[in-house]
Amino acid sequence: MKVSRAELRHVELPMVFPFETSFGRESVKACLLVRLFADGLEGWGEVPAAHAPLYNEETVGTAWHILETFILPLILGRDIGHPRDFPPLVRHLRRHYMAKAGVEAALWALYSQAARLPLAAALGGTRTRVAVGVSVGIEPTIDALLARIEAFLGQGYRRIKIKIKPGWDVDVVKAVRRAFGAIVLQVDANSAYSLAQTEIFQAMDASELLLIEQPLGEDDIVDHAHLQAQLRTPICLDESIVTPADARKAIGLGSCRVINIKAARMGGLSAGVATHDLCLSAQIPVWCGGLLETGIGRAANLALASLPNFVFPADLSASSRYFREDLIAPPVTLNPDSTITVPSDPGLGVHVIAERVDRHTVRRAVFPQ
Ligand code: OSB
Ligand code: MG
Repeated sequence: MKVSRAELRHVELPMVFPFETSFGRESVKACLLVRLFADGLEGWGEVPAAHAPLYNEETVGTAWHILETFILPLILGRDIGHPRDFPPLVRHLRRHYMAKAGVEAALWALYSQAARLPLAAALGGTRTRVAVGVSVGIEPTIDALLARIEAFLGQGYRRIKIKIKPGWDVDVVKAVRRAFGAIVLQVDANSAYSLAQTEIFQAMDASELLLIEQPLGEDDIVDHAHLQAQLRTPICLDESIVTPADARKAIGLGSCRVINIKAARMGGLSAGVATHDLCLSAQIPVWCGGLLETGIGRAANLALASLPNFVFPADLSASSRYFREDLIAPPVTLNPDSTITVPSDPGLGVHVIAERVDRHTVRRAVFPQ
C-alpha cells in the first residue's frame, strides 16, 4: 500500500446526554479522524483523544501535533506492505499511543479492503456477534442513576458498568443491586483511589461484582497487586496497560485477573491483538473497552472484540446510546440478546457518511500540504 495522501480532521459530535466519570464530564465527543489514501482506496481510523488529558495524557491537540509533525511524514509516499509494518516505523517516537493507533486503524481498513477481507477476519477474529454492555456515567442522584440503568436494561443491555468515585461508590453499588438483583454488574474508578482506601473495595466484595476496573493510579501496578491480594473480586486494569509488556508484568505481579483492551490506548490494533494473545496464554480473560468512539472507531473495536479470548461483554453500545447521528451507515444497533453483529463486508465494513463528517468537522488539513 503506497500512502499517497492523508487527511486529518478534528470532529465534534454532540452526545445524547453527558457522560461523567471520576475525572470529568463530557457532553460533546471530540476526536481526530485519520483518512489515508493508497492504491485508489481510502481507509479511516479514529484517534479517541479528548479535549483535555484526563483519561490519559493525550488530547486532540497533542495528537494533531504528533501526527502532523512526526507520524504522517514517515508514512506519506511510503509503501507499507502490511499494517503490522507500521508500529516499527514509529517505535522511536515515545508513547502518543492514540495518535499512532489512528493511523494503524486506517492502514488496517485499507489493507483488509484490498485483501477483500472483513477487518475482523484480517485480525484473526472468529465471532460473528460480540456480547456487549453499557457504561453508565455518574449521575446527580442515585434515583437518576437507577432510572438510567432501568432504561438500558429495557433496551436489552445485559451487562451494566457504573462509574464510581470517592463518595459515589459502595452505597451506589448496593442501591443498584437492591433495585435490579443479580444483573451482571461491574464498576470503573478511572484511577480515583489510593491503597489507603482498601476498605471501600473490601466492602464491595459483598456485592458480587464481575470486576473492579482501574481502582488505583494509572502508573501503579504494584499497589494494584497489594489491593488484589486483599479482594475476592477480580481487579481489571485499563489505564495501566499501554503495551503488551505491561500486561505481562501486571499478570506476573498479580495486579489484576482481567484486562480491558483498548487498542487506541495501546498504539493500535496490532498491540491489541498481541495483548489478547498474551492473555490467552496466561489464562487471563480480556474484554474490549471503549472511549465513546464514533462509528468509525467502534467498527474497528467490534472487529477486534471478535477474537476468541474477548470473553466478558464489551463496552461497545449502539450508536443511539452515544449520538443522535453517528458518522456511519448503517448505525451500530443492539441485537435482542445483548450482542452487536460484527461487520462482515470487506475492510471496516461500514459506510462513512461524508456529509455528516463534514458537518461535524471543526478543523481539517490534507497532507502533503
Ligand atoms: O475508562 O472505560 C473507560 C469512556 C471514556 C473514557 C474512559 C472510559 C470510558 C467508558 C466508556 O467507560 C465506554 C464506551 O465507549 O461506551
Ligand atoms: Mg475504564
